[in-house]
Amino acid sequence: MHTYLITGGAGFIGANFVKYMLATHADAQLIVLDLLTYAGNVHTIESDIDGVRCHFVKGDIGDRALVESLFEKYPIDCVVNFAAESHVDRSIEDPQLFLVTNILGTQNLLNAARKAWTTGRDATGYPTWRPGVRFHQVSTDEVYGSLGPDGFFTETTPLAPHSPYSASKTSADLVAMAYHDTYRMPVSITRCSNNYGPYHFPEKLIPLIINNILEGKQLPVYGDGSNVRDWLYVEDHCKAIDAVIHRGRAGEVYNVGGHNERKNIDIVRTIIRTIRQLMTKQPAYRDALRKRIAGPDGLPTVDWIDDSLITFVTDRLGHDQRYAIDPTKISTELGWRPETDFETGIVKTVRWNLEHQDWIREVISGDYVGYYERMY
Ligand code: NAD
Ligand code: TDX
Repeated sequence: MHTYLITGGAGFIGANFVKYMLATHADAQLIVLDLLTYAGNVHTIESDIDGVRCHFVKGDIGDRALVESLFEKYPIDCVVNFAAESHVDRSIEDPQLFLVTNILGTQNLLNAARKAWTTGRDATGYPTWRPGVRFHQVSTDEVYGSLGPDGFFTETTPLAPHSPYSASKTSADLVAMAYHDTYRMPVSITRCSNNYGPYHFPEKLIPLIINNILEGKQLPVYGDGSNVRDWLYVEDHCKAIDAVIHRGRAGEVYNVGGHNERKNIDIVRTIIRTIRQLMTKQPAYRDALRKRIAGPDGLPTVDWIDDSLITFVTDRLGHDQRYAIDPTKISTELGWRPETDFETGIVKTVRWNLEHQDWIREVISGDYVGYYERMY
């Protein structure tokens, strides 16, 4: 039995990881620690929390007493730290919380793990470690800054973050590696490109565009829409983390990405086309439309779902132009490869959104309303 502390497990990627681990590792016990900020939703993992293989604790990764008590209560041998403030636009609006959660929160977890996992000191003064332990930091390609039209981020690309969000994630990576270099703590890091898939909070580009279409709202594209992101289906990210925590080397960084670069404007056009096609083929999907214009057959029409919904809005401050990951290291060393191509993944994602309107309605109530009004 392995016991994993999964922080941020009620958020987008963390929740997908909880479900993936329960489905694929019969010997896994999960302790999910999540503060349930605006981005966390316990209902996402409610059916997974059984009090036996999966426990849920509401709390802050920065709360020293709480985190230490979890290490005392459970035989945690692996920490996977997803918990973070994750949205670049919010970090531009109000940076401080990003530094507190992403840097100090990570350091608090590292320290509690160090306390729980060290068994003594060797002859040279370095701590000795309980066998088989691992602290894994979930990081991002944004730590490398922005690319021009050519080239890829490798693990040796210099760190050059631009936004308060990416600066905080970079700092957390450096602190995590400092624990490896100073104490020889078994730490690993994955730096992944943009994820998409189920349970993605609709402040991020792909779910925001889907939700706005359903509401009949304009589709805001920052700047001229030429910025490029490298999109990966979330389950492929979960598989990459699984490979690194179990087979990856401590003290190493692994880049994760699927060579799937797209301009933002092309992503938006693809979503428009996909929704229209799905609703044309399967009219039952039109139930998800909140903008309803009855057609001659009595069903809501989809004629208005086209590129005229796109509106170019003021660009994001310091907007990184292009991200693109070189995943050679994780592919050659650990045999990881993305399994879901974008054409399949985007249809699955759109379908998931159309079929989970209760989940969407729940997360866009409350905080989201004020945020959307401030932003757009
Ligand atoms: P998310 O915003 O959907 O989820 C973050 C979760 O962390 C939420 O459940 C939230 O309640 C929780 N949380 C926030 N502050 C906390 C605190 N102080 N203590 C405990 N829990 C707290 O984020 P996501 O998109 O799932 O990203 C997860 C991780 O993956 C982040 O570290 C992010 O930097 C990284 N990442 C994300 C992407 C992406 O495309 N979304 C890509 C690469 C890396
Ligand atoms: O309304 C929008 N219009 C728009 O043009 C939004 C929300 C975004 N965009 C653009 C900005 C980016 O170029 O789309 C692109 C993607 O934006 P986001 O979905 O906000 O993602 P990004 O800023 O690329 O960061 C994401 O990937 C890396 C995650 O939010 C991070 O947590 C992760 O580290």
